[in-house]
Amino acid sequence: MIDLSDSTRQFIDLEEKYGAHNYHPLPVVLSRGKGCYVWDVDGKRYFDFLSAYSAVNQGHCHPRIVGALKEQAEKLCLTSRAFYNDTLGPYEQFIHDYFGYDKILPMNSGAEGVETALKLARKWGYQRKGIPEEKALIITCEGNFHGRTITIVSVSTDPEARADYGPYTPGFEVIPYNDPEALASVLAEKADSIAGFLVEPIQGEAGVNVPNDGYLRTCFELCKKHNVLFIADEVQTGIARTGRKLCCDHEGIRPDIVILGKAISGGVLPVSAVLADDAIMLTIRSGQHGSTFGGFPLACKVATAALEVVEEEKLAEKAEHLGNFFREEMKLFENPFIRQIRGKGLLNAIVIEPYNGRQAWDVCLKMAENGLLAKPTHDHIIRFAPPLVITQEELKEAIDIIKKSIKSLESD
Ligand code: IF1
Repeated sequence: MIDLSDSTRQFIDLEEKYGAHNYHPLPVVLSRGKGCYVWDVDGKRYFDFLSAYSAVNQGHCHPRIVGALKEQAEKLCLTSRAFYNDTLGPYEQFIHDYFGYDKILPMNSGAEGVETALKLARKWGYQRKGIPEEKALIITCEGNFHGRTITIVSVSTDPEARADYGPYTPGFEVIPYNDPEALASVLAEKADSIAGFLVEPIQGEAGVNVPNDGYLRTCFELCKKHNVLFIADEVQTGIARTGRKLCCDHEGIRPDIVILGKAISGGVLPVSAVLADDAIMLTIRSGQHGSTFGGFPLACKVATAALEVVEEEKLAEKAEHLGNFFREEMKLFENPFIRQIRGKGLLNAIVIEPYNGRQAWDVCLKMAENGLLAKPTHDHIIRFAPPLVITQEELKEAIDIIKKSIKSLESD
């Protein structure tokens, strides 16, 4: 066990004693963040290579975003949707202009965004497609991660996420990911009952599982052919992370429903959004869906600033360029640990081959010791996702830390 400072140990003990044990964090206690860096309670600086799972694409405490939060917080924080206010309409118009969909339904967490998309798909299925009541099906993929509500974990293929949460929500079928044939056959058999196909353009939690080129486009065309909604969960892959405004842009497809979260607020507030055109969005009428904080004034101002930063600082272009640089550099790095490097833009992962009695967790502990934070997913995969504001110089320094850490474990 690495030796922890008294201060670090003190904070960890508090969480152990008074908090639910629903996480197993790396033993680092953070107290400050700026750009691509975070500092722990002892003042040690780290590169943040997780970005809160791609929520902090614009960098920690971006002055433009924090400024928007502070300014609005002095004026009006929350009205609920019982009344209008002077921030929501302008925000909705901004999102319309930014993403090109007729309307937005604003929510808070990514899971709420996914649940909202599922409700929209079912409503559309019954009201527009004519699926018999209570018979709508939604197709999802093995290896998915869409959040932690009971309906969403009902479709999870990860026992850890799903076990002992039954009875599970009906009306879903799970098919293999990155297998257009699997979608084609379930559509051929059951299209008349299928309202939507929910898919992550890249499966983040599954370990940055990048599908074959053309997979998304083929699935999109199959959905069009069978009058099934193509629903893209861009909570993690959206907002410039993979080198485009939305990951689906790489394949030139326009999903029927887009779900956004995380970096839409730059990691400052929980903000999510569901985008769709009127034919879908207007199936939900007044009183049929909502949330206390959904689209509240702070979220409107923070998300507007966060998205302006993405455009003004050209973060998608940066992610594309620096992501290629990262993968090229890591592919040149000869060592017995790295079995595979994969990703798109600055959403990358390495698959670790356990070696010398060491595995991904040990690599992450060693990188933390050397000043870089990343975390394994599914035992042997380490995700690398720094804030998109990282410079090439900083990225080079971070890559050196990764290499040095892995090298040191070869003989340790
Ligand atoms: C945790 C995972 C990542 C998401 C996609 C919806 C949501 C997420 C594609 C729900 C959230 C977060 C949840 C967070 C860790 C992180 C995560 F490891 F859990 F799976 F990123 F891969 N769609 N992902 O990735 O959004 O409700 O959390 O706002 O649960 O620890 P949320």
